[in-house]
Amino acid sequence: MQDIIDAIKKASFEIQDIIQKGDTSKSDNQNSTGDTQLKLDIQSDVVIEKAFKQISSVKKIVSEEQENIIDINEDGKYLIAYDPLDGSSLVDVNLSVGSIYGIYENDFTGANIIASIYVVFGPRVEMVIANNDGVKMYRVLDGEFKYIQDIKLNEKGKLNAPGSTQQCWYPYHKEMIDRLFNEGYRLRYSGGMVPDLHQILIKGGGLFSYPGTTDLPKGKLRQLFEVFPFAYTYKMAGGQAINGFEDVLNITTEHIHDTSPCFFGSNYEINKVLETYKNHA
Ligand code: FBP
Repeated sequence: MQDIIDAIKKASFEIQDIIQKGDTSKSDNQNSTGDTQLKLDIQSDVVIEKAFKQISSVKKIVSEEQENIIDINEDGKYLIAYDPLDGSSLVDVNLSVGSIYGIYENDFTGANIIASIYVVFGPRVEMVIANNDGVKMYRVLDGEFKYIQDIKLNEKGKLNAPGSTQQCWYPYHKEMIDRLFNEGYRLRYSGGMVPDLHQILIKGGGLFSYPGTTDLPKGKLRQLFEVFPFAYTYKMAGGQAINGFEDVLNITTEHIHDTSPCFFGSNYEINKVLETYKNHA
């Protein structure tokens, strides 16, 4: 596993360079879910694929930016699904973005995720590794990733990050979000999943939600590349991640680019979601 972490560190320095010097314009290509790819997305994807192809313990990889799974080493142990540069459209407006990695064994399903890593490219570059040793944060200092702290969620937080198109929210979802604000929660939503979820982790709790809506009943965020890696991180930090009804790591993935409604948070807030959604299965 250390060889994978080292490869991600090396790739992250290259991606940081691409972010700072790269062309933020659109490419002529579309990814498998019909999104027009930014040149940054493609460049970051190339860097990561090249890095993982050097590692003997990697069996298969799949990128959010590509249609299919790529076989690497038949005798490899790990399967890696990654979002090379999540929220890439925010680079143009100089907001934080990130890379997300889910590490699986045997199969690309929520139940088979064994570690998760994300890197935040913001005023500082930070990496958070979650595995059965807990959740640890590292920061680039003097050109290398240095250990900073362990991350643990409190039972209850203060931050609320409500994603998706509010006009298309189901009324019971809107009421639940309004109730949290009436309880004094602060709005913290940048439109970048990585910095938004990172903030709630570092600040000790709250709720990030990207629900199913009238226009997108299955939500927008991708199970293998975005939802499962953060679900694993939140669980290892003492919080929860659900699809509104159950632990999102227990849902069935039919296609590698499947999406899912998702809620990440500390226990108090997630129990509020379960209470609200239980009558709307
Ligand atoms: P990409 O993977 O295409 O970057 O989309 C993901 C994302 O940008 C997340 O980072 C973010 O949480 C969400 O979409 C924002 O969506 P919206 O603008 O609908 O709230």
